[in-house]
Amino acid sequence: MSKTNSLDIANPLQNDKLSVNEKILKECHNLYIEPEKGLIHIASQFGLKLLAPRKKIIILLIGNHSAGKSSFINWYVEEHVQKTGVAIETQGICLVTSGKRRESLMGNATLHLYPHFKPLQQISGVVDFLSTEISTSNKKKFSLVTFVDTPGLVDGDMQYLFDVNEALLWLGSMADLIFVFFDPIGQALCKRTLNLVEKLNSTNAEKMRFYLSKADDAGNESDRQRVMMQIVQELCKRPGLNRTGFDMPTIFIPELNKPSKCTNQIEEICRDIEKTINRTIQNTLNTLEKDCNDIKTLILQGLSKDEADKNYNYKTILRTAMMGGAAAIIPLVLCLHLVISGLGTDFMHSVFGEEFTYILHKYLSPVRILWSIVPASQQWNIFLLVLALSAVLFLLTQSSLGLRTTLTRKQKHSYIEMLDHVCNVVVPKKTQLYFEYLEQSVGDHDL
Ligand SMILES: Nc1nc2c(ncn2[C@@H]2O[C@H](COP(=O)(O)OP(=O)(O)O)[C@@H](O)[C@H]2O)c(=O)[nH]1
Ligand SMILES: [Mg+2]
Repeated sequence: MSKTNSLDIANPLQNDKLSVNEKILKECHNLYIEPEKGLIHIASQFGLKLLAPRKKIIILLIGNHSAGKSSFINWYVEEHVQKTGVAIETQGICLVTSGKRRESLMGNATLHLYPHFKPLQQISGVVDFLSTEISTSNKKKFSLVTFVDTPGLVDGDMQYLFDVNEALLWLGSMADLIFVFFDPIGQALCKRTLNLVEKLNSTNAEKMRFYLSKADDAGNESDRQRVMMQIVQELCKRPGLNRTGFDMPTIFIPELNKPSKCTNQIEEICRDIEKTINRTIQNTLNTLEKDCNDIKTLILQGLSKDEADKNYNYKTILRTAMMGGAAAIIPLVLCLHLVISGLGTDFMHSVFGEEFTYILHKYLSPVRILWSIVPASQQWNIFLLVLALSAVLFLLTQSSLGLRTTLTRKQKHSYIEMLDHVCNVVVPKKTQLYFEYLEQSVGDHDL
């Protein structure tokens, strides 16, 4: 079982309590992070950098101060996790997530628990104003959601204790959904909010959702329409926000409801969250399939390159041996001829017999003829020259050997094991998880 530092990876016994979707995301995550056979570890050996999929979607809430962000989280979680009120309550960034027991964590513990948020460390001061509230609630789809509650944005001299804009832009880039709450009586149109919304929209338009919050506080229907028109007009003035058909559902917290005829579209948010969760699960499974294919290709490429390199080395060694042999044979034959002529025919007959001497004589005749052309005074020089040329040729063949590094038996074995794990464990697991996911919505006969 993989070792992780997240609170919500509980022991296997807890698996029974997880919903199918939670189980799928958790198992996908584990397939990546296992220490030896995890996809991240395998891919890194082939220079491929993979990221573990998240086990929850991240929803960033932004809006002016007192727009009802914290109240919305409390309503969704069905627990009073976040402080609410007209005073500026949320000064920092607070993650609200589910876990095994109620707990509040400070910045460093938060980063330890959620390594995905580590890049926040680069924004000076944020970590000191970062916290996490862990709730045991499993209401609605909370077990698959992490909310990011943020400080209310206000204009004027308000001094923020860290670079709020930079932090919110970064959080927006990594969030799956960005909820912008416009409060009809507060500073809905404060410049700070509008600037930020415009910037976020330029890179994350598909994640952005705009809501007229606290709609029950906005007076009667025509007041509400007027407020909405004002907000939409203001938004449309921004070049980065001018989209056709601004959709801005009106929402309010039912429990805080003063008698009001206003339609509450808060349930739409819940459906949107659910849809995003489903999309995330499908994306996670599709990415898992793609990552498996990429890894498979890389391992197979590695193995066939190794095969080609081994072949190349074999041919090179053979060619070098032949060239080396040829380089050595010329001086050897010449030496042999010189030794035999030096010893004389009589001596050869008495030691090796007439027949063998005759054969040697016959085969050495080309050398003898060539050697006879060399003038006697030059014979020593030519002999040394032949020796030197052969030595040079021999060295040349050896130095140009350039053998390629190939896999050791152990390495090759580990490649094959990794390939086997990806093809016979991870891919079937992905198919099974896909099946379980679809089984929730499609009848057995369609699968
Ligand atoms: N009438 C009404 N009041 C709300 C609603 N949501 C929040 N409030 C109140 O607005 C105030 C500010 O809410 P809060 O959630 O702290 O806003 P935040 O600053 O955006 O987190 C609190 O007093 C809430 O009780 C709502 O939907 N309707
Ligand atoms: Mg708040």
